[in-house]
Amino acid sequence: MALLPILKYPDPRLKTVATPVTQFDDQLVKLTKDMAETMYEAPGVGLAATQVNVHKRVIVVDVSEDKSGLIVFVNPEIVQASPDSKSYEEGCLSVPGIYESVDRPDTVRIRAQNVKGEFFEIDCDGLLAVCIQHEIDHLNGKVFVEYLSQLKQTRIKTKLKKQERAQL
Ligand code: GNR
Ligand code: NI
Repeated sequence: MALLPILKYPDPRLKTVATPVTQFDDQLVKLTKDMAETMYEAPGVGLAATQVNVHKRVIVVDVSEDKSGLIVFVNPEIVQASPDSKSYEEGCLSVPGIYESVDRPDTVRIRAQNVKGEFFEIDCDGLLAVCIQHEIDHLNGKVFVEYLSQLKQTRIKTKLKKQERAQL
């Protein structure tokens, strides 16, 4: 097991579109274990491989209170989204300390594979629905702040630069 470093916005590598997984091997199992450990340590409720600079379509999510609800999504796809949207105050491990409301479909049905390559479908609502959509965006090179106005994005970049300087 290993903790992986998380890329911080606006790192250009966060814009990479991840490629589908074709090999369901030990290396994939190790990646998902390291991603889960990194997510729990952060702590966060989800992590996309993009955020740890691995550009494969792999996501881990756990929205439970007690780390009992880990779900690994390989090659996830949204197969159905509700017409009604909901606003949720989102945060991101790649955008530390920033919380902003984003509108997304309220419920989604996801089709994905597990680490063995077996297909499954899951209906998501609440935080799980928000989180899986946020993570699929990462795999497509999109960070949640890109839903905000240009002014807000500029302010966020300035604030993150300041935070980074304060850490040195
Ligand atoms: O830990 C996280 N919390 C969160 C809260 C609201 C909406 C989305 C998220 S995902 C985030 C972890 C992360 O950055 N995943 O990419
Ligand atoms: Ni994120």
